[in-house]
Amino acid sequence: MAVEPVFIATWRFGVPACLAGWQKLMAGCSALDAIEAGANVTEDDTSVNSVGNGGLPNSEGEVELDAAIMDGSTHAAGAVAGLTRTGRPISVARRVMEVTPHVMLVGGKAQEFARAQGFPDADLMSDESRRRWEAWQKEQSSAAVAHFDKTPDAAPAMSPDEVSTPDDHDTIGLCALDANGDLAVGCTTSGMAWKLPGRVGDSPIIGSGLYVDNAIGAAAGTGYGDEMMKACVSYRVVMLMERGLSPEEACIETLRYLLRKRPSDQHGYYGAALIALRKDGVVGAAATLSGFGAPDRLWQWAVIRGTGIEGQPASVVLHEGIYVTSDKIISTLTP
Ligand code: SD4
Repeated sequence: MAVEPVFIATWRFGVPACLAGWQKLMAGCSALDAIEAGANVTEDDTSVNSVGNGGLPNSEGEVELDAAIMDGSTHAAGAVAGLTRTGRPISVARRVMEVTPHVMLVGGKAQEFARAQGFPDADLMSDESRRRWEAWQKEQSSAAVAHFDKTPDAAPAMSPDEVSTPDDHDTIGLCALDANGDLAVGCTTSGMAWKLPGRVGDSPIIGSGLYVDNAIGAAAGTGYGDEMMKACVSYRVVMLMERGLSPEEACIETLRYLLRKRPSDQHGYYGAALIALRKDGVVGAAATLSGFGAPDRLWQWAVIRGTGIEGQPASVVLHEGIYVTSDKIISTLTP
């Protein structure tokens, strides 16, 4: 019997990505194809200034994109980091997986590879990201202050509207289960706004930003990559699912582990969120904050499932809710 396809993605902007991925799944495509198609929608959307085209740049005003993709059916993976001229890094990551014997290419050589593979060069800065970078630059004296974590009492150097908006970061992580029962996962980002040039976060790192084991499940993350990558969070979520935890429990326990190993700073603050999709289609998610430092940016994640046949309408459901500290679950609004 065919499996009911499922597609999940991080954040509110995961909704159109879910729809695109689900259309692929309904057309009989693989989970891998669905992940790439879903990710491309967000990468192409210049109004999302934390992923792909229109992403916010590094401290020197250059957009550097990171992405990775992993295929559960083959346990193959591909990744790129620091792409500056190609707006669909997940597609380049897939190409690395499919046409090279390697997993990850970085920087200028990754860009050369993309070009050689026929990806057109593009200016990745949108007018908006340039405006935001120029505004940030005026107020910053050094690249070392370039972090998105502005707590309410940490007195941002500029007005929050100008510099620390809800969009300074936010990666799209995506997990898919296709009708064959195969899983795939992807993660694509422009990383943290105003990062030091050359900085690579968790998103393109297998086991950190994403992981899949076709026999167990898939997981992906978003948030403060410099902390998350020290705990190999996506691998841990899948490992905990293997031990019998539900996807939601696995996300919660992984974030607690992260917070034990890397406690929040003196402001008690940093954002990390995880989504997970188990082999049987059960989904779950959790975050360390209800929204990453901005009241209008709730932690949300999008889910679509269904066969699309027998008159079953499939629509994307946007979930919000569960977030944790090292010792308590703040909310238990689960799907
Ligand atoms: C990074 N994890 O580069 C990404 C950024 C992100 O929500 O996901 N922000 O660290």
